[in-house]
Amino acid sequence: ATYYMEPSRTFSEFLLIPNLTTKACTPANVKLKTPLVKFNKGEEPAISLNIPFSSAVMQAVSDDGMAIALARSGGISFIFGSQSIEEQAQMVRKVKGYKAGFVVSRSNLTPEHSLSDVLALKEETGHSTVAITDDGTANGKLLGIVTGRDYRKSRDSQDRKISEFMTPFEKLIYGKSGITLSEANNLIWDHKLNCLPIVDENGKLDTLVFRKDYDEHKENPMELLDKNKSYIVGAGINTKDYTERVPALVEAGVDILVIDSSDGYSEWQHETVQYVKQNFDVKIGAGNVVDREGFRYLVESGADFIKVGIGGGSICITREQKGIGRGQASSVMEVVEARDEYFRETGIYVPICSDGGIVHDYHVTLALAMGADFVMLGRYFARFDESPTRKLKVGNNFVKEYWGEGSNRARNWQRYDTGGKSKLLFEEGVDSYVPYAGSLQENLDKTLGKIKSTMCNCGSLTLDELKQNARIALVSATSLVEGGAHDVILKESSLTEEH
Ligand code: MZP
Repeated sequence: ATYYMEPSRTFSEFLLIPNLTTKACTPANVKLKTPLVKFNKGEEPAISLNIPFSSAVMQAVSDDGMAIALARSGGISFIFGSQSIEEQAQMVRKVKGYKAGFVVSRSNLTPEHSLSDVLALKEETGHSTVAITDDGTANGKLLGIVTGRDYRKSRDSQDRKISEFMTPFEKLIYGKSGITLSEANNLIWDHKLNCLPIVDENGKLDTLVFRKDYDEHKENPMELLDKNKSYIVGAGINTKDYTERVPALVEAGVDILVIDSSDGYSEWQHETVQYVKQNFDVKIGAGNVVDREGFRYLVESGADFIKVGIGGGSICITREQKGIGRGQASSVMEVVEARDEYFRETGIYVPICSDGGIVHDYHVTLALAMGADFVMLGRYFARFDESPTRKLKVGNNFVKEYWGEGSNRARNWQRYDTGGKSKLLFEEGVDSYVPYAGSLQENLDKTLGKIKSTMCNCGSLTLDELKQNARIALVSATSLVEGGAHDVILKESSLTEEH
């Protein structure tokens, strides 16, 4: 055997040491754009993300609703593959069919309809904001909008009429067609709106524009209005039925695939990547690996990005069941080193995704500072309205269900298969609850705010600068205690929210 005598480390064992913060280094100036797929030195990646977040390839996390919400915020979801090929392709179609910045009442929602109709529309389309018109069509007169905030307030009585809880037209900040982008942007931020209805001269709804749309079109605002742009979406595949699943997903319009496996250092993955590269013009990520050898093997097979992490997921019991895995920070650090070495040798930059084990927001910043290009999260997103699972009341608290792909509930045997019988022989994941946390956008805004603020502490305006400049210290077990509130009696109101 080969021994690794250095203990493997996880994110909680590290802290960032601040660098000089210049006056120009403010959160508003921080950019979180990051590559999603490999690219040659000096060139731009074919796909990049505006924020370094992806949602996990899991039944309890990434369906079409989550995919639209996260893409709208600048990230990407990988729709779970542990379902039939047709169902998965249908979810991809729903995301691609959705037009960014254009949400109108297209299922006859008038003020006389009820909250349950709004929820049904949300379920069907993934839209958290819907427009209410007098006749329920796009050509009707705009009477108001219902946002996530409006319906959350009323969620307990699903029979309530829309007229009772919608934000009426008179209260909307609206712009006439031809409004400039900066005017719209100011309105959105000043009034904390998620979206801005644009109406024509007669007060008829033209389109709804979301914050992300403004961000993407700052340079040329006119491109934004009447535009038919769809959101980016990924999908998980396995190494068993890929010759049927991949063509269906490509036909549905998927932007990128990822092979979803708990251990990706295998000939099965090599063959799958090769098949996709030889037959389709679609990007594909592979994994999961935790070391240099695994990274090289999958990159040389042709993968466009590499996913890192074994056994660190919140619902994962792989390490207990099989004794394989590695601390997430150690895995990321070694694979990043291998990625940089590969870049020096070939001039090809291969993005790395740190998958699983993010507990605190600062863990994301650490993963990025250590060189990951983006993170993948399951538990984090499972807590939000947009995740596909049930919201329940347990005791006095609202919770959402969250289960692992290796649990008996998901029965995703393909993810754990090492050849042999086509079934899950033993569980590698658990079925659990996570605290309900509200809407994706509100929570993500807070997390992004923390990341940007920390980047300013570290004197970095971009993720590249963070990777270059970050100074990261290993902390002792005793100094971890010093990091929380200690030696005081906490008042209940100051107990920090744990997620
Ligand atoms: P987390 O964000 O909940 O900590 O981890 C999510 C990650 O755990 C997923 O992206 C996936 O890699 C991994 N996962 C999913 N199911 C299982 C399991 O049942 C698992 N063991 O480990």
